[in-house]
Amino acid sequence: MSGVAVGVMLTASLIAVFYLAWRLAGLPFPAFDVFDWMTRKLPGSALTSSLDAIVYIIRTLHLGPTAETAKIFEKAMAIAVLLVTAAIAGAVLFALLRALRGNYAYLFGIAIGAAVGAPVTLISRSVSQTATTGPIISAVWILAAFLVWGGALGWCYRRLSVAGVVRIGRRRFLIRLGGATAVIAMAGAVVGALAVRRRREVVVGERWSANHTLPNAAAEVKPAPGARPEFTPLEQHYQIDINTIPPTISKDNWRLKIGGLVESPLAFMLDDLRGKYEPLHQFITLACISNPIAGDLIGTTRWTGVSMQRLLPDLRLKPEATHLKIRSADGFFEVVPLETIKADERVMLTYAWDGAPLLTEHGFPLRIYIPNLYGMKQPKWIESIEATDHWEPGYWVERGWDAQARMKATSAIDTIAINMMIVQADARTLVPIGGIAHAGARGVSKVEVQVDGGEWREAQLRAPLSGLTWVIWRYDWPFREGRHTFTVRCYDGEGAPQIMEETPPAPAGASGLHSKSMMF
Ligand SMILES: Nc1nc2c(c(=O)[nH]1)N[C@H]1C(S)=C(S)[C@@H](COP(=O)(O)O)O[C@H]1N2
Ligand SMILES: [Mo]
Repeated sequence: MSGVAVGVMLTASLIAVFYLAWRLAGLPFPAFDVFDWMTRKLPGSALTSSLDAIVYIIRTLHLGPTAETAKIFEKAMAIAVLLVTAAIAGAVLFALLRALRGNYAYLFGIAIGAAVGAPVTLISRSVSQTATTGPIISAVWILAAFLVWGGALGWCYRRLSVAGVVRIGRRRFLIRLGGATAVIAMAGAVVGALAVRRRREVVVGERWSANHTLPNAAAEVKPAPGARPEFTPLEQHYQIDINTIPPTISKDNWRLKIGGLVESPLAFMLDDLRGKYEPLHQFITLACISNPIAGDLIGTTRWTGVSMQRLLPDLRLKPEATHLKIRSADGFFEVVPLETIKADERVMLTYAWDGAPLLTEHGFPLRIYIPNLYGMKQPKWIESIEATDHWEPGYWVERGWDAQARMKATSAIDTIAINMMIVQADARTLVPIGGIAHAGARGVSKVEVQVDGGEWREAQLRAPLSGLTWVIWRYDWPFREGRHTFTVRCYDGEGAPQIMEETPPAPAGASGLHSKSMMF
């Protein structure tokens, strides 16, 4: 029992020290590396259902923005995993030492430190997401920290079991140890959190949207008060990564490597892509396939990059090339058929969002855009493109998600603006109701609202930012007292209605109608 207690306390201190060293010196934070490694090894179905569960909990309990809150959950789980593993190791050590009557406590302590530390070092090295230090320094650091941790376990065992001349009581020792642990953990957490990490974030004033009006600013139909912003501020844009911490890439060391079925391998610098090709600007709505009906895993901004069609001739592909395999710094990958690129000039290697270099979490320095597909098909942090002669499933397709991942038409009620009633000349009052409708690159042709299961009535559509974004809809409802339920549905640009049958996000994106009830 005391093995577990001591194990937990010492491990908490170890994690705090790791955290501090990570924030201050860029040394690896093994808790996140190990967790990311585990999620790679886990079967896709387990990953999906645990993510679904987290998203469900967040939304049911209204815990906050889905993507951000899910990340906090993930981080807590990552730390818990390391804590539990190391606590078990502590218990095993104490049981062993008890059997050995306390002999060789240090030796076995250090041995268990090595036994836990060595695999953690290797795993952290293979994932190497959190460290900015070199591989040798990182490895020495993790291993040394675990050896000290193991030695400390052995020392604690001796203090607890071997009678000494000035021995303090077991209970007092544990309390002191607990106190010391709490101080170290708190200090680590506070100092680590305060440590300013170098961030290349963009000043708000440098963004395109800070100095420009949106192309549809003059559109007749105005959003209903309280609807989500039509142009998503960068810090509000959802973020979904396979990693606990997004990869930090330095512009100077980065190259876009082109290989495989090409006449000769190439490497582009970021400035090559920005300078040598005419930039393409597109207003785009990106959505995650995990987005539940009316969820917040969807956002709209202005993307800038190079059309893949323009770049293609310069890649000098061999005639047998049919696909491009795109690989990212975090191990994510996706395969794009050349046909898709040749058929659609909007497929774009993107280097800016809202007129500024991509933020780290959104894929700096380079990500791709492929119209009509969910985010799971669109790698961020691109490092290389390999020309191949065959299709392969991408990262999430390998894990059971839909191979097409075509965006489904979807609509949501964002607001029932009861406190913004409009009183008309004939004294009738209208309540503005509104939200978004989205159908990938197909656009939205019609939105309808139903009240209390009655007739479907057509809503007004605001001219969208582009054919690739969501459409803001609005329905000014003639007010009646009582409890009412509103439901929304949309039709895509080709006239196809959104799927009304309710299905969960896995494996091909959520379908179903969004309803909201309110007492007036
Ligand atoms: N390299 C890489 N690219 C990635 C991902 C990732 O985890 N790694 N996640 C994908 C998923 S599932 C989505 S929904 C979008 C999210 O982009 P955002 O975080 O910028 O909103 O990125 C996609 N591209
Ligand atoms: Mo996603």
